[in-house]
Amino acid sequence: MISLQTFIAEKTFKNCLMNASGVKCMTDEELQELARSEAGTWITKSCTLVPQDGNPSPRYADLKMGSINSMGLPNLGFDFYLNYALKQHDTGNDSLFFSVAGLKLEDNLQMLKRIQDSDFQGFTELNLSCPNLPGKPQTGYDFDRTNEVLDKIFNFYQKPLGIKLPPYFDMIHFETVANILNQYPLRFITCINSVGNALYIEDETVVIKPKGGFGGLGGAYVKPTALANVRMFYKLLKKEIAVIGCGGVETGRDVFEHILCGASMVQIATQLMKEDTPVFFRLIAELKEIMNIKGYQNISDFRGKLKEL
Ligand code: RRO
Repeated sequence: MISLQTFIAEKTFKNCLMNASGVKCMTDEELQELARSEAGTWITKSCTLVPQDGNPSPRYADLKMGSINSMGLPNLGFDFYLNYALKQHDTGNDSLFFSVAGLKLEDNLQMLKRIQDSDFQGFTELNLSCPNLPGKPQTGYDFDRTNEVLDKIFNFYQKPLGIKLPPYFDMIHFETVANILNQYPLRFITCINSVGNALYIEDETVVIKPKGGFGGLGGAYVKPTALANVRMFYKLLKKEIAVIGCGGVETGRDVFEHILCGASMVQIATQLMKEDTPVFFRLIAELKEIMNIKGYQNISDFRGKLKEL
């Protein structure tokens, strides 16, 4: 019997697949659909203290090899997602991921204090990498600020916390970030968020309205960058910090590669937009088929075991 069971922070998941925050997880209906799907768990849309509409449409475009988006953090507000998370807790689900993306540090501290004081027993993913807020930098690219944010949070926060990182492209940056993260009791990181501020053109025109057409790139375009980030952080982080892979997963083979690089869990974004929740069933079947051919029974048989030359 092949098992896709996986673990993060002593919690067990029936399989290693979930949505990426932002995809099909903003409304109650979308979250219900994820709950009915084959995903091992799911995550809520990154939220702000107060609900927001986000950027003007069109703000998402499917591309042949991926997607580009500049959603601008549309969400129903922290209270909605906290209520949802507490209802999940009441029904016995303590494996939910709750994504938080305050517009300023004080907002993040306020939301995390409320989560800390609540009955929520799942995972919190702090998004330090939204590329689409006009005038706001991606915190993950400001290393001193990232350190300061984590320092302030871990002064009081004691529940399982992880952070969503932007992609890095320089070995010194990987090392600098890993050295910062290793100082804190983080339980996971998720990498990568979309590759920020890409520009896609059709004929003579951009394909999304906000920011003159600039937006976060996802899908097949970003898989090699995603795998590089998963692999580097898997090597550099202390073992208490699990790596959740995200980026460019279209097939079971892509899930397999993320796990080979060290991912404990794999998030689906662009392909979930394209295919909707049946994608989980297909990816599970395709991954099991690969494991069957290779004689692997569990994820731990190959997780992190990428061969180098
Ligand atoms: O809502 C968005 O524009 C968005 C967010 Br918060 C994010 O973290 N990543 C992304 O590609 N889009």
